[in-house]
Amino acid sequence: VEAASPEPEIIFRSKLPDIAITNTLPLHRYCFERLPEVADRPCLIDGATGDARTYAEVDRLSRRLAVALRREPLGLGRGAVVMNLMLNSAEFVLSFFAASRVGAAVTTANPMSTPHDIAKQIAASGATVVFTESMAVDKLPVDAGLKVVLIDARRDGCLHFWDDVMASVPDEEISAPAAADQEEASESGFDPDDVVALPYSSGTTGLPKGVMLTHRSLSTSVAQQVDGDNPNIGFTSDDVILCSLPMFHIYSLNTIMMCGLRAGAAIVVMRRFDLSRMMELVERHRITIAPLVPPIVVAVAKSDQAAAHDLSSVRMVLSGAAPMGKDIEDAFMAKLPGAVLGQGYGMTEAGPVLSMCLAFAKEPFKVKSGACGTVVRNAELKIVDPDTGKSLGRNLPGEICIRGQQVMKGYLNNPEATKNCIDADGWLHTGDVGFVDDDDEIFIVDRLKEIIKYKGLQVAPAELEALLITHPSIADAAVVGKQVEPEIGEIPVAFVTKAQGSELSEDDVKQFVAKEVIYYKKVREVIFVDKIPKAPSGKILRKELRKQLQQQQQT
Ligand code: 4UV
Repeated sequence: VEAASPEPEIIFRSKLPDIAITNTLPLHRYCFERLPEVADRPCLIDGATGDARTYAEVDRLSRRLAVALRREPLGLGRGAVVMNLMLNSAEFVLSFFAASRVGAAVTTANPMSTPHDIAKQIAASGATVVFTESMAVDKLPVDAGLKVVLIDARRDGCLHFWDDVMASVPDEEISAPAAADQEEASESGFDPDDVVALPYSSGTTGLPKGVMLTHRSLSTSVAQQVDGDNPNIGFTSDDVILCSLPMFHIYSLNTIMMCGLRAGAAIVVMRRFDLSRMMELVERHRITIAPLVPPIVVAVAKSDQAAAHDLSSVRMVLSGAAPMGKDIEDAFMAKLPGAVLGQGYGMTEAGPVLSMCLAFAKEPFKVKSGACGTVVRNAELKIVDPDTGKSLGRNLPGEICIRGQQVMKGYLNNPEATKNCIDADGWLHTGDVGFVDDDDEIFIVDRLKEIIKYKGLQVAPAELEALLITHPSIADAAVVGKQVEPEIGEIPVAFVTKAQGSELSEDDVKQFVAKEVIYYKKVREVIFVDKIPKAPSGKILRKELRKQLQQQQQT
């Protein structure tokens, strides 16, 4: 009997044709490739002060900083790791690209993180230099031999970003752009598969892991979004892009910072999101592009301040990082009828963008409300039946998988987790459940993976479970997400089995966790159970717990 030939896979592609992508350049060169054209155009605008720096200035500052990074006392070179532990700022952008210039990688973290989480990420990533600000500096481990660069204050034992580091490089030691690029490439022995960004993500399971994004993967992702005669997102050098989402998260880092720079647009940097400040800035700077997350879209839709501001300059509103239903989209559009609202779908490990709304294209397509875009160009997407592993056709929900050069190189020092995420054929398994409709639009309907998204930010159940079971009165625990109002999305709910004889209360549990974690990881609800449902392998049966939550919500 002849072996049955394997069935051909059903693969979905963009409606936009593939383009030639140069993804062998260092990322800083890719992002600043249009420098000669846009040198005198505004690049970074400080939302608080209104101060603007041109492309030429930002480029030169990053070259100055790269010289300082290479020298003592910082002494960074190819393969080194720098941590950016700060809210949005020009300094964030400068340290990111200076690190890229010297062949180092930047690991990003929320400055509101706990000392414990910061120390863990520093140790795991091997960061030796930290760029940070006053609000976070006291949380750094003291015995780790770190060199700390402080952007907003002077302090013993730290270098000041401007006064010590930048000022240490005399003008004549900064070479011209072209020469600097040559020197940098030869000095550091650059390879496009070197890691340049190292964000942390828990992926489909377990604890946060370092996601190795290379020069090649990130320039591919940027190209997929903003390159070509008909770019998927039609950013231009006339655009003014709002940056209110945190650059330490991949959405802002990639789609706002990298894509915005590649396009030669002006980026208005808000230190952190604030609804009324955001509306003021839109009006003041005539912002044209607003990348948001669903909780902010909802806030705008519900706010009565929108009417008090002239928001008519906005032509494109992007939402991503969490699900947004049709009703929210429709309510928002009523407030900003002149703009196109659409979604992007990303996952840190995927480089990050898997799909993007085609209504953002230079020559736009008609799209449906509630869809999260069409797979980006130069990539392949398939929908897989989680039980059989077979690829599915249109309108059938299954696990979304993606393949292309934008995908991560792997998890840092974790080949096992890498193998579980990217299979032998190069397909990255997202843990998201969705389908592709007759018009190539993707709809996400469920999630197979554990991860909880509180306002678009990742909460890893494994982390909370590990913490909960350290409590002497807790025998066992499991954490799952519960859908709540769209301003938040999901909250972490803990199922807890008490130790024998314990009189632990819901409040005790909440407070215990709250003391140890960043605000968005707090356990918001506790349900006491006799036993946590588990498979024979010991794996928590999260599906059952989620079902229990749904039943509880219905009654
Ligand atoms: O790893 P992560 O925190 O990554 C992100 C990235 C989102 C981006 C990035 C660039 C964009 O241009 C953009 O529009 C969005 O969120 O979390 C990944 C998980 O978040 C959920 C999904 O479960 C991912 O696996 N998620 C992300 N985007 C969407 C979403 C979406 N549009 N709809 C539903 N879920």
